[in-house]
Amino acid sequence: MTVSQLSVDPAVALLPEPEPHRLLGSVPPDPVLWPRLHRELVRGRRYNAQATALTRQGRLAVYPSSTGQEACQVAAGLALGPRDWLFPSYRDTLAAVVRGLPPAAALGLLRGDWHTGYDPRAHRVAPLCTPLATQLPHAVGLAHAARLRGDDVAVLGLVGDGGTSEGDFHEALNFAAVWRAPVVFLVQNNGYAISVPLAKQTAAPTLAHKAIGYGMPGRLVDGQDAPAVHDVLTRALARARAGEGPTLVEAVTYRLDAHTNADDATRYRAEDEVAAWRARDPLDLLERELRRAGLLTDEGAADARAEAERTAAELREALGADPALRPADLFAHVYATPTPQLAEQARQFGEAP
Ligand SMILES: Cc1ncc(C[n+]2csc(CCOP(=O)(O)OP(=O)(O)O)c2C)c(N)n1
Ligand SMILES: [Mg+2]
Repeated sequence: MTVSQLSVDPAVALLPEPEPHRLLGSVPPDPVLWPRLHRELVRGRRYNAQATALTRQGRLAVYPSSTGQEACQVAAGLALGPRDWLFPSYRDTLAAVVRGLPPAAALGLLRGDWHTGYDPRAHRVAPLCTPLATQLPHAVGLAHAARLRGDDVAVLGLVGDGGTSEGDFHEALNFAAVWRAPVVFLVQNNGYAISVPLAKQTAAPTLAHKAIGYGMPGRLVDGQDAPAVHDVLTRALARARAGEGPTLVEAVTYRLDAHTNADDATRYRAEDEVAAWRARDPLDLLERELRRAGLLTDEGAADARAEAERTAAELREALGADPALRPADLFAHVYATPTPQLAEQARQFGEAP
């Protein structure tokens, strides 16, 4: 063995394709999967609008909308098998809901609950993660542990373009590749990390190119093309399950809304840029294709909207109810033995520490 010897199979192409992978308009529609993707896109769009409205009513502390990115969200949720795990960031509530989380449960953290609002083990969805990229080493750890135990599990970790500059991203990808962990990393490159555009984030040709240095394949996909994202993720997850190691997928997409309800995006991006991406709305693109193929009628579209309204009503009802708060929870699970200051504060609340 020489120092220059690589452990990567030379037959595996690591370089991302020069153009993002696309399926819409280039292959015949799948009559089962594509309408399913469409229904979830309609529901996802409505979910984002409803959650944002709930922040204005003070029912939700903050909401990072994924409007414009729903193709990535929906494809991520549907590509996973029942035994697989999802490791989402704060923007990935839709992926978690599509995976099967009750719509209101996915908002627990964003409402300000001290716990995540759901049982991660029951749904195989890790808590939504706010510290950037820290979900990725956790995803790799779970994937590696599953492999050591002989469990047939693949893991999907979601991260943003800004998150790829974090140390945790590097550590996760390095460990994943060295261990050949059954994990897939999906970077939703939505062009911005709050107000920081991609050009100030990285000098890499694409974010998918980052895979090469770790010794895993990098795949580039059109993030507005739901069938294409689903296709790339399904293949990468199958590859992971087959013991062939991790994949880094970059989906090129756009956040049509502001970073959160607390952000004013007009301060850092131009109207015409937003308009150009609106013209590539993932929901419109898929809807047009389905109608052209005769796979979506006005009645079918109305059904999808009605289903989305039911989800929105469920959210309003669940978040409209005042939560039963216990002030003592503020002091629980902090220290095994409370500090004198915390004990004093708990007494002031009328709570035994
Ligand atoms: C470790 C860490 N540093 C900084 C922040 C503050 N922060 C929250 S969101 C964000 C931008 C992240 O951008 P990106 O990864 O592209 O994800 P997006 O919000 O676009 O989905 C930053 C810097 C944080 N949450 N965690
Ligand atoms: Mg971003």
